[in-house]
Amino acid sequence: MRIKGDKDPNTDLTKLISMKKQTRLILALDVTSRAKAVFLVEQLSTYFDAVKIGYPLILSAGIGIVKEISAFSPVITDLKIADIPNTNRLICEAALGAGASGVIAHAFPGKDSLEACAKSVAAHGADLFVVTEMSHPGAEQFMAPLAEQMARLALDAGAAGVVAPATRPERIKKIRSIIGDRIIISPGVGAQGGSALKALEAGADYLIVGRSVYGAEDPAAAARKVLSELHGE
Ligand code: O7M
Repeated sequence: MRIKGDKDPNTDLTKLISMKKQTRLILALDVTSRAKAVFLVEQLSTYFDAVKIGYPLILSAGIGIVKEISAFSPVITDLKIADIPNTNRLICEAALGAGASGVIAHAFPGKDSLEACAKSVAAHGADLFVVTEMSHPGAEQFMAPLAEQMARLALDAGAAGVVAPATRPERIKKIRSIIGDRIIISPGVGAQGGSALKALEAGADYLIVGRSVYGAEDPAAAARKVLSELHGE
């Protein structure tokens, strides 16, 4: 599927190990019930290239939920890993061993910590995504001033991509200028006020969408609405 402002697939050097690039949407499934999560993924997986799950669902339903959801879609575990290298490695091994195709880590603990994640992820043939600047207002306090350095660190560590905020498309543009053809996955669309189309036009490859889809009265219709926005309809 080609989307307005899309790169030409023949010249797009972006290569992800585990995720297709069709709808350009990643579902943030922050529900806290296993049954609800599975019910939602069953009806929504066709609208999304991957499902991102994190502490809310994994702590409520157990790590086995990764395998259950991966029967429908690639799963990115969003544990925002941020510890010493050995602990990072253990967390990555747990997530990847449970069936995750991608993991998300913070850059701020530094090079050695991030490299520990990169090594585990590479050994499993999975993808590493690194947080640069977060989407909420508080991110301007500590993260924004360091975001470009964190993007460079992600690049050096061999990450598949980075996380950059749809709430500040100009920051996506800046981070794109640093990371070249690596992937940008971008949260903050819908519930946090970001525009899906503006984030894509600024250089995001994938949009992470949560509450505005899974919290809608008709989640499938809400997913279709985001897709039509991307097509400028
Ligand atoms: O669409 P929402 O606001 O309901 O959900 C957004 C999801 O993206 C939710 O899972 C957040 O934890 C996550 N997220 C942000 O909202 N902002 C960030 O800066 C980073 C993330 C994220 O996914 O980091 C990896």
